[in-house]
Amino acid sequence: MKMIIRWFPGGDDSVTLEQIRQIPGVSGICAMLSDIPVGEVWPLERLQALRAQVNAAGLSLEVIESVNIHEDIKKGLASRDRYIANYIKTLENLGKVGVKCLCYNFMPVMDWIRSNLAYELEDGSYAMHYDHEEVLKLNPSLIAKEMLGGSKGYTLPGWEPDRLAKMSADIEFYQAMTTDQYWQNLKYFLDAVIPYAEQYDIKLAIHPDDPPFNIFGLPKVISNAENIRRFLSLNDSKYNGLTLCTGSLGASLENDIAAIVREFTAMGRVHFAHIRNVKHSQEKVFVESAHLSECGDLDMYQIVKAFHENGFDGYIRPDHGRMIWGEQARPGYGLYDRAIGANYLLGLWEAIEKGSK
Ligand code: DNO
Repeated sequence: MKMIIRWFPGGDDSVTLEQIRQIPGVSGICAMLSDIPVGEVWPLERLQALRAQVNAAGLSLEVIESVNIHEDIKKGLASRDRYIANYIKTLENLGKVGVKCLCYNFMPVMDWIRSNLAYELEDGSYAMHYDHEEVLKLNPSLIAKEMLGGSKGYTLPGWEPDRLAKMSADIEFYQAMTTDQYWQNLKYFLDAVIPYAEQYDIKLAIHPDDPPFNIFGLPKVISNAENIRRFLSLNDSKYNGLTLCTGSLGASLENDIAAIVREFTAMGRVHFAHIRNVKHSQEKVFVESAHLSECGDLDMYQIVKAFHENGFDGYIRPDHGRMIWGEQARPGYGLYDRAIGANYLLGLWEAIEKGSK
């Protein structure tokens, strides 16, 4: 297992590589080039420069999160082949700089969504909050305004301006599409890119839908164990795998997260794990709590044990942290709470490892 931290290059992060280097047990980062328009090739020189910068700080760059998928691929339009060809070229470039794992998602129109990016908790810290009724009250332009308005001037991954401009029309497009058609579009993409992922030795790791339940009638495909089985059977290659995000899947009370971890880790299909906790106040109302088991609904000990017992040898990162100690940072991606989260998870891992001998 390798513990990494998500970092945003190009001056788009309040956290520095030097700070990350000082978190015990963290060996690398995952990053993305957020200024490259979705669908375009990530230039080799940019990736080489990024790798050099990360390596110079004593950290590895083996994971990319994310190369986003152009909407035309998800829509199944004729133009998708051009974007898939670009994706393959990007994979080739990623392989050349030693990337081993690529996290991506196949969520239509918008990536993750929250109703409040800075919800005050009882202890005076701030966390991201989701209230389904609140979200349903918003129209697309209000959603974009809420999300970007709370981003403190940093880019928000998955909320690129060019994507937002077409949001209303895109939502209508998907509302008219069957979920089966959406699955077919996903399979088309996988069948095209997986042979190249194998060739360049990059494990593809799809991120679950966040939250994993229906919003605005948009298709949701990576939301529970049954859907994940269907996803993995679309293409049997080990290179067709998962980013197992406990907080995203844990937003649905119907998901047994430790059981999901056990099943898919045992199959060797989990390549990357985002481990965080969530605390529900109602079925579809939750806050992204601190990582510790007692702070949320998820039993982190059982979850980390399920990874360990099933021989997980991929990458783990702590996920969204709260804003604590007055930190000003991109929502979810400050330094302090993620550093605490990483070391809590490493502590659990060590105890389970030593206890198993
Ligand atoms: C949010 C993240 C997501 C994730 C993508 C993966 O903070 O968890 O944006 O990176 O869904 O493609």
